[in-house]
Amino acid sequence: MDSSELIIPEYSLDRDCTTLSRHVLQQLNSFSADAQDLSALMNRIALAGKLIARRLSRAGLMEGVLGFTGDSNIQGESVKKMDVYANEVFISVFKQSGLVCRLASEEMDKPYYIPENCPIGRYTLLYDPIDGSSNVDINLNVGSIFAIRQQEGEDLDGEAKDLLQDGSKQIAAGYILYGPATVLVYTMGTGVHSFFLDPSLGEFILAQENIQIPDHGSVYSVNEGNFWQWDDSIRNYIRYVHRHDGYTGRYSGALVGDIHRILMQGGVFLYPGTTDKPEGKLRLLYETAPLAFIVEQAGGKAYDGLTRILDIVPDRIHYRTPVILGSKENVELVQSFLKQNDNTSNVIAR
Ligand code: AHM
Ligand code: MG
Repeated sequence: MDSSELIIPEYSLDRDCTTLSRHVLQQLNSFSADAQDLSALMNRIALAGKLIARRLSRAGLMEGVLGFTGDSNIQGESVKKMDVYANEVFISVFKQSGLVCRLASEEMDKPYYIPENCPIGRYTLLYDPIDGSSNVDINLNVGSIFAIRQQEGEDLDGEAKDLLQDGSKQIAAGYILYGPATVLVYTMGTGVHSFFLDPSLGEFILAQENIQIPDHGSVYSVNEGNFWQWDDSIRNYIRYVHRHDGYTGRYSGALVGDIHRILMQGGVFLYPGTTDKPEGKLRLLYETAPLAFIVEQAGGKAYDGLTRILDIVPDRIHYRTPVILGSKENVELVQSFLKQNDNTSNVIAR
């Protein structure tokens, strides 16, 4: 056997061995207890992703998995059975992990405490278990979004007030996209990295390191059904893209897929405030702040209008914010319309 025959198998074997937990340790460049904890934490998030992906892949063949529960969540939105399942998956994988003391999610009014973890588990997981759940019953892509923050102080009143801080407090953030393949994308502040779930190994394997969003992309992603509820500045931006060559609309109703497209190919995602909901629809702590961390780490921009998403300090866990995020030039173009208009209140009002 000559040496060239050895190179290809060695390369692919090395890549196949770059699992998520190994990658986290490489990024932190350490085997300290903190690094081991973060690696274990990401591994648990990956386990949640695998369980949810497995359930989604069989949902259409099982009884009682799809459809609504008949209940509403704290946001007043109808809850789907998959929302409940996925929320419980995250709780379940972190029980007795010793890693996470509190979990805060879109589906729970208040943070969920795991008291047995609290003496040592100084981390909090914030997550949206199934984002884009209107897609779930028709077998279209959905996602999970997550962020990890360190608990600050003792939280003696059990109100988790230390979570009400800006996005710079995120230690790690990312999403899992359940599409034709299951993809996990994360950042710990050292670039953005993607992993594909290899079903034959049951592991997330490194696909791409240090992903960079193109400075400009052709995609604008927004629910244009809200056009007449927007501020003039946003309407003027949409009129602009309608009248200029080189723009294409793409909107799936599931944020994770729409953002993933923009991360890979460039463009802009918008969910502005409306007359009904001046603060927009999306929640800061477990939707827009984690995605803003990803987008900025990939060289893009994320604003609520004219304020950086990562600078916003919420006054409650389920705080909502308008959002404009994606390629640098596309976001700046939207902002040029906001600046032209004296009345930006619908976009930035909360
Ligand atoms: P959800 O977390 O309840 O599913 O809501 C979030 C989703 C986003 O994924 C998506 O971008 C948006 O809601 C779609 O909302 P709309 O139907 O108003 O366009
Ligand atoms: Mg959501």
